[in-house]
Amino acid sequence: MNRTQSAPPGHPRSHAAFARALKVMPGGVNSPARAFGGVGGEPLFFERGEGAYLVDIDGRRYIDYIGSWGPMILGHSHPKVVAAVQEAAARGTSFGAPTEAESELAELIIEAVPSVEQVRLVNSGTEATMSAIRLARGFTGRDAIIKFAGNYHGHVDSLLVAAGSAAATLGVPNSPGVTVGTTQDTLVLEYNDAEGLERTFRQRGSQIAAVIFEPVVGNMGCVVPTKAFLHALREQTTSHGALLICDEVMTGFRVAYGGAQSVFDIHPDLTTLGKVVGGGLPVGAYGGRREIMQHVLPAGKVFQAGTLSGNPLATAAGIATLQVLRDEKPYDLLEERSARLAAGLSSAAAEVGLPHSIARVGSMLTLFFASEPVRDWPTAAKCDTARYSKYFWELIGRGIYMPCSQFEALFVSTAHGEAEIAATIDAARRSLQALSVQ
Ligand code: HOZ
Repeated sequence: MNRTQSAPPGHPRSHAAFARALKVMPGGVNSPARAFGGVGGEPLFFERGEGAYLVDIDGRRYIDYIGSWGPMILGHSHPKVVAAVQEAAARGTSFGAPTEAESELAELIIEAVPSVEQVRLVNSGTEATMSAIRLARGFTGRDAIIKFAGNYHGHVDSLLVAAGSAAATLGVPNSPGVTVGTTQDTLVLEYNDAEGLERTFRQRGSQIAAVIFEPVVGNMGCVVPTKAFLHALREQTTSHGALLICDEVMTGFRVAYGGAQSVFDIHPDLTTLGKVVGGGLPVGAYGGRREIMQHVLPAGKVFQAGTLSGNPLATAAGIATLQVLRDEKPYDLLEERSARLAAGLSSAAAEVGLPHSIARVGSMLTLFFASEPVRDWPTAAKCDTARYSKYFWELIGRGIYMPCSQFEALFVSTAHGEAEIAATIDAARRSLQALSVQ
């Protein structure tokens, strides 16, 4: 891991906390994406989150654009979410037995996402994608799956091939420990390559159980799908009897209340969810057509289980978050603020003549240090990651906490007001000016 830059001056407590953590945890963290491996230096340690802001343990305040990698669409410590979690905790944190709240969260999901008729709650996005793949194989009786390079579906063995997110950031898109046997049925294609998809289905269509894809990629930076690609996904899977799995862990309830499938008019067979659906607590979900979901145990024979699945705290946070989103409908506001941020970042880069492109869908966006638009992993891989790293640290010095990798999307929350957006654009302008004279 690149550790060429330590925490900047003024972070002595983060520095000490990281030294302590390194002794007891591999790399000092519990998930590699947060270790600053993509930008060099040491991670900051945080004490609290308030609305659009994070406060580190050295008392510095940042406008936060990671938002816990997506869940915090209402900002940190939203009063309704905090109250719901406190009330649930007072009644008991886990029973390992059914509660009515689980049906309430399932109903909210089903009402919002038209392709989902039944849903199973799990504890993370990884569990959701892992289970959806198993279900697709159990339902079709086939083994092969298709995924796309630079798409990331959690740390599921069969999907940890040419993976995005921390796997791309840290240069291990195929992890040691993932066996050839586990991945021999995983076919990797380029994102947005409709012809490649059609060719593969022509060659192996009868063996393919499912295609899994991110409808807006968040894990090689924000990458937007083409219409032709989305059309080919549905058309090819349907005509060859394979299932289409739309991985909305990042986009679900984020780019619209009905997810990316409602924005792009996609009709998947299965959908995976996580992040926003748990309101900042560990929740994942997979759902889809009733006929398929009825194959999950105990209705059917495809095994999947979890001691803490649908636990009262996570369920309460998810319900409170979705209710606020449903009732307050903040998506126009998110769109407007995110569009302003994207335009501001783009013009700041243009002013100093830095090659760049911007991709955005709703409140997910990425400023790429690349001279051509990013449409797939080969174009993403051409980005100037060293420049991104400098940009990141310039912004940290100005109180802005951006994703610590070029290959992650940034997230705007409802707590990011006019003032925060304007301050971010101003800080980006000064940061990019500083870069252009280095
Ligand atoms: N799925 C998150 C964004 N790519 C990363 C979360 C993590 O690995 O910690």
